[in-house]
Amino acid sequence: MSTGPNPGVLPVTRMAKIGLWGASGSGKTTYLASLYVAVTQSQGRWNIVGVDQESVDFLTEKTDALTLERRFPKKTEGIQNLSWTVMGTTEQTVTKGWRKRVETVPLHFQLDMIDAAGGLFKGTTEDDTDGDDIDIDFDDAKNESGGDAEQLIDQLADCDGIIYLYDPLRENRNGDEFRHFQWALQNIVFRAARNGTIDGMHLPHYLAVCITKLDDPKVFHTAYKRGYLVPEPSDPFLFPRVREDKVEALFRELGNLSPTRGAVMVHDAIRASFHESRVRYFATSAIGFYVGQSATRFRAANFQNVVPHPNQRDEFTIRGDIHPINVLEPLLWLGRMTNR
Ligand SMILES: Nc1nc2c(ncn2[C@@H]2O[C@H](COP(=O)(O)OP(=O)(O)O)[C@@H](O)[C@H]2O)c(=O)[nH]1
Ligand SMILES: [Mg+2]
Repeated sequence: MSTGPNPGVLPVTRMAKIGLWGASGSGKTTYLASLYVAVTQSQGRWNIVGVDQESVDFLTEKTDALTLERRFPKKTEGIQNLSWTVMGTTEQTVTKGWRKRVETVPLHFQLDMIDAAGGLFKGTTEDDTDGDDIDIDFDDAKNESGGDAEQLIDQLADCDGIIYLYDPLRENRNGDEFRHFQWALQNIVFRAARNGTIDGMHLPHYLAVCITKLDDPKVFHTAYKRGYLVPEPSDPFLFPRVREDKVEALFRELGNLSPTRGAVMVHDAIRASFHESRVRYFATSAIGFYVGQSATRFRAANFQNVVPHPNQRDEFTIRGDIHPINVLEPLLWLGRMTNR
């Protein structure tokens, strides 16, 4: 964690640390797998490289699964500590004496993730065995899984920026998103208070909240019916995006549609613990929308890129090429904000 704003003193290439966080099934592994595609679609402006062999292999294997094999990455097993460097440039106003000018400066930052199976953070009383639900009790998790949960929290608390993935659909099914969020948040606040990095009543971190799976019909139609979707003019296929000023409202409204209202509680907890100016909401899709091979643009009548597996029940496959939506953007926003 950097020690507060330090404009003009830190070198521009100081590596900010960004952590990835989200409940099991929220789409973390798929998000990372699509990141490489998002980077290559940035037309040479950005690049990403693993800091060790495990992270290099992770990215190549998962990217192949999504693009060549057109399947989702397998469920995460055990615990993996992964780390990449994202490299590119950004524009920055430089003051020399009384003169100001805009310069292109390198922007490098580190993206860290603990990719852990949901079951690792389970408490002791659960009777389901599918490893998908998270029932977290910090003390249990610490005792049962050799401090993996503690490691996750330490790592998040130590970051400058956090990407938090929230899946509104999973929340509808299980209603445990708030528990997962609340558990981690309480523990991060506890560490920050102990280390004296709480600023007033807020955490020092920047937070990018990402609604995942925008391409799913339920999420897509909720945004569509409310008039929140606009075509992105710079996009060759004119894929829709959620209007920037409406993403936070969509987050809350998706919460109101769920019986457990998890997103509403998560939203309230974010407002209580983070500076308003340090939080931004994004509506993302790792897979993106479908476009037929001969089609030249997005069609609302035929957009689904995730289809049921022909042979395996409850499995899904990817129909066409993937077009990640707002996958790189949260990362770059955090990279810029934490680079000041
Ligand atoms: N429609 C859609 N489904 C997704 C997307 N990303 C992930 N999923 C689904 O969510 C499941 C869980 O994703 P995964 O990345 O394994 O979640 P993790 O446990 O947080 O790593 C996948 O198997 C997919 O079925 C997306 O962008 N769109
Ligand atoms: Mg995973």
